[in-house]
Order: sequence, then C-alpha cells, then structure tokens
Amino acid sequence: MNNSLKEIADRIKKSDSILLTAHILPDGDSIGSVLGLGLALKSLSKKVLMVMEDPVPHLYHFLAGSSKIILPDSIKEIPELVIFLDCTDYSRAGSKWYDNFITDNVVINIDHHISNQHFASLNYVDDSAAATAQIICRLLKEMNAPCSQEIATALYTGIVMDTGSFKYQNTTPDTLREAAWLLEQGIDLSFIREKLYENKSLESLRVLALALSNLQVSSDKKIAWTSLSKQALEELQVKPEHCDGVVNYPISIMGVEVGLLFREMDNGAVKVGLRCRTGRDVNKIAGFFGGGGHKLAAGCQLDGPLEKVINQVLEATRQTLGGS
Ligand SMILES: [Mn+2]
Repeated sequence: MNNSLKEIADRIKKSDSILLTAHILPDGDSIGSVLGLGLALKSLSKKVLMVMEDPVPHLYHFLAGSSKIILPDSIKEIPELVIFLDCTDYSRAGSKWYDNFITDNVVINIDHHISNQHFASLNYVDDSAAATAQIICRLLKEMNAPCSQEIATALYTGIVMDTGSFKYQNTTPDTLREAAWLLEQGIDLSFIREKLYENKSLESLRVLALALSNLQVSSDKKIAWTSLSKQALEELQVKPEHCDGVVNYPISIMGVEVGLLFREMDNGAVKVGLRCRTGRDVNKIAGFFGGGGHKLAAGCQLDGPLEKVINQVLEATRQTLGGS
C-alpha cells in the first residue's frame, strides 16, 4: 500500500536529522535522487547524511554535493529518519550497515521499480515514473522546498540516465513535464551534456575500437557479438570500467535482434552482456546460465575459456531465436 506524497512530505518536515541512501553500484538516478533531495533538505536547515555503500563513479563527480556522499563506515550518529531511494528492498542498499537505523526509526521508501517490496514504514512507489528523480521533483513541490540550479541538475541527470536521454519506453508526458520544470529552474544543458557524454577517457575509446574490430555477425544477421580477451585488455592497460557501454554497439546494427559482449576477466571467468530488441527476451538466456536482468538487457557470468563461452551462449541464443 502506498502512502500519499503529502504524508511523506509531512513526516520529512517533522524530522531534523535525516539519512538518505540508495542502491549499491550507484547510477545516475540513485545519485541524482539522493543529491536532489539531500541538497533541498539541507537548504531547509535539516541535518542531512547522504550514505552509499559504493563510491560515486567518476562520471557523476560533477554533481554538486557528490563529494559529500559518505560510506557507511563514516556514519557517526543515528538519524531520526531514514529514506531509501531507488531501492526495491533494504538489501539493495548493501550489506546490513543500515540494520542499526531501521529497527527503531521511521523509514521511508521512495521508488519507481515495479518489484518494490513496500518494505518501509512509509512507502511511495510509482512504477509509472521513469526515474526516482521524477518522483523527487513532485515531492519537492509538495514540500514547497526550493529547487536550486544544483538540485535541478542532479534530478535532471537522474531522469536523463534512467530514460536513456528520453529515448526509452518509460518516458511519459509526466516525465517530460518534470524535465521541463527542471529546465525552468535554470539548468545548463550544455554543461550536463558535456559532463555526461563528452567526457570519455582515451582508454574507453581504445577499448571500443578493439571491440568493434572484433565484431562478428551470424550468417542470418540476427546475432552480433564481440569479445574482449584478458590479454588484449592488458595490452591496452585498461580497467573494467573502460568497457562500460561497449555492450550497446552490437545491438545497434540494423536488423540485429540480439547483441552480445564477452569480456574475459582477470580470474579467467567470462562476463556476458546481452541486449535485444523489443519482442525478444535476453533475460531468459542469461537466466539459463545463472544470470539475470531485464527482458531487453541482462548479464551472466560463465567459467572460461573465452571461446567455449562464446560458443555456449551463441548456441543458447540461436535456440531462443528459433533455430536460426
Ligand atoms: Mn531508477
């Protein structure tokens, strides 16, 4: 059962010290939501603790306040109120560091995932929202909280990242209305675009070049895949994070229905990233190998060697596509 946004707003207004957290392996929406709400509450003179179990990725360091997000080890006092953002359940925020805070405290859960467990004392889950940041926009208006350019930039980043720059199916008229409201707060689109999309490392482009040169397509042109061997990655002297986003290239070829990326890791295991077009389901393929994700984007991990894994996953993919 959902509480109303007004109930959530009233509870927040009553609290002086508030801890905000979001899921592990933070993304644009979790960070944007924590910063957007966190900075707004600070400007209302609340004592705010922003906590995440994993560090903020370099990509999001441009967001004001990102250096104020702390690791659980640095928490020194127990807050009055704990708010979980973009988390389907407690465990999404990490490994139990929050146990001390959730037993006697009021906990608020604000999220947009359909699988949310309504785990808190007060819950606001809207699965029609494209991003948790979109819900935070509504909450700020409900609270009459100020939305500075810095707050708006964080929330806009959350919406942009969860909608693939307004390309994904989750983009609704309401998503665009909240984005429009953020634009009205004076955000600088050129600044955000440069930071998010024109800020790549040379290493990441070198990895992409390697992946594209290894690109292969099945004889029926429905499956495209590429691989990054441990040896080749070592020669380029790159880190795993430099491989982010490469998985989206095989599926971008005209007519291809499933795109795959095989990356050999230091320990010899192979990470497989799977992408497909609407109507197909790579979650099933990943699940077959003990992995998972969503219909259109999933992942799994298999024991090497690389060539064996490529053959196994290609075979499973061919079967899923119907004997092609
Ligand atoms: Mn999200």
